[in-house]
Amino acid sequence: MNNKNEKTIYASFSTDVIHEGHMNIINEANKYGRLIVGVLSDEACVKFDRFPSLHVDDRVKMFEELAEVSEVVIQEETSYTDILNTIQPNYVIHGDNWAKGPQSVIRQNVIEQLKSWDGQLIEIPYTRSENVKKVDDIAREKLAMPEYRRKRLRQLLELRPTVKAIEVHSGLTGLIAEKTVVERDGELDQFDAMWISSLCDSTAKGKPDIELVDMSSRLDTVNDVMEVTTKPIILDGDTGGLVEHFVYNVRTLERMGVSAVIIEDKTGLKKNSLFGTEVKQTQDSIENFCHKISEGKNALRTDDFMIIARIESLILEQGMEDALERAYAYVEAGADGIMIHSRKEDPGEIFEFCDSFRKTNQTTPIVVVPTSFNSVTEAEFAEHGVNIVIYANQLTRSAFPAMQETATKILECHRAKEVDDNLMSIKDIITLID
Ligand code: SPV
Ligand code: MG
Repeated sequence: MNNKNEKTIYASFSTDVIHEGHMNIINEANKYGRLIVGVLSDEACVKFDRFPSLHVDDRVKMFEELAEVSEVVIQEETSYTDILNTIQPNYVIHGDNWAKGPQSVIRQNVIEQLKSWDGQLIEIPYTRSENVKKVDDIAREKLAMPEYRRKRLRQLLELRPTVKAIEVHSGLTGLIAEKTVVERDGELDQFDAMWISSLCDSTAKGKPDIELVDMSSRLDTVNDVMEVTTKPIILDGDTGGLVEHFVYNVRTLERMGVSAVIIEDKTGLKKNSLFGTEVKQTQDSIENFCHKISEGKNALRTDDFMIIARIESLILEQGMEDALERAYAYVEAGADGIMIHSRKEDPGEIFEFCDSFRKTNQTTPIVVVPTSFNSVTEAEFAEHGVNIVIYANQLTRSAFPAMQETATKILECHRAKEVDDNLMSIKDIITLID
């Protein structure tokens, strides 16, 4: 047992609060050797689990204060590969809750890697106590509070090369945005934010996307989503309506904890942009739209909330010059971000806009909605200076054909047996919501 103290054991944590479950791991680890704790970087936390409510430096301090921990390092990635290569510990210790789901690949990679220096993975039963659940619930609920949630989009813009938002229009789709985690190349990832699309919010209500669903109803959707999620919300604010209404609405959204509203520079009866010039759509004047932006900004009470100006010049075939002129004017009027839209499959005009805009403006976030130009990857967008990518309608568009097919099959077969293989199991649906 003499050389026990020479042995090292590594444990990685993403937590903001140390509870009995973590102490269990720490105490067990001490039986094997000198404990090195890896604290996940803020960006890795976002990809792995959820936004940390403590900065990484504070989480490092929290572990440094424990007598049972001999060293604390920062684990930059959700994958253990780099940190384990550096430390080459004799053991890695983890709760046994990572054998299933996206984390199982991370676990497998750890086991494989440890073999190269005869290391070993120690797994202990995950602590499922009332207290652990309570601590976890409190942390989650805190993240959902307006003052924490609202500023999170700005925080993510600092942390992430590309902030990825997915469309949601209900509590259920909110849960999908909140909980979907994937593993790819040994790294975990998830969506950063949610987009409450006017198209999908209207479609879910069986209504056209013409600002017919009024703000009270849109706010009900926001509320439904907020009840069950913690991620930041970007609301599709259509044209923003009358300036006199917009100034009230931004304050309501800010108070609720929404992070951003995107308003488009159209006026009159709004139609969905993807119709392009097939339907009559009128672009607002630069002057009017700048006035709307600056009045909205003046009405805000925090620096957290973002008003993002959406430019429809390419949709309405008004040319690149017009789009750029508007972008500079809207930023000057106080816009916290610019969304540039296009309905071309070829991303050429989007890239041209971003590259030109970035020549004179390197800081204002650029937002894109790649529904038509969907072959472009997030990394390619980032190369052109894009900061936020919104997948604006894909959940609705995937659910609709699935539901339609099920309805058709039941009608054809006069029973539901034939559709059952394509359905979520009853056990899964009744246990979906905790
Ligand atoms: C929406 O999702 O409602 C949008 C984006 O505004 S688009 O449908 O492309 O106009
Ligand atoms: Mg819309």
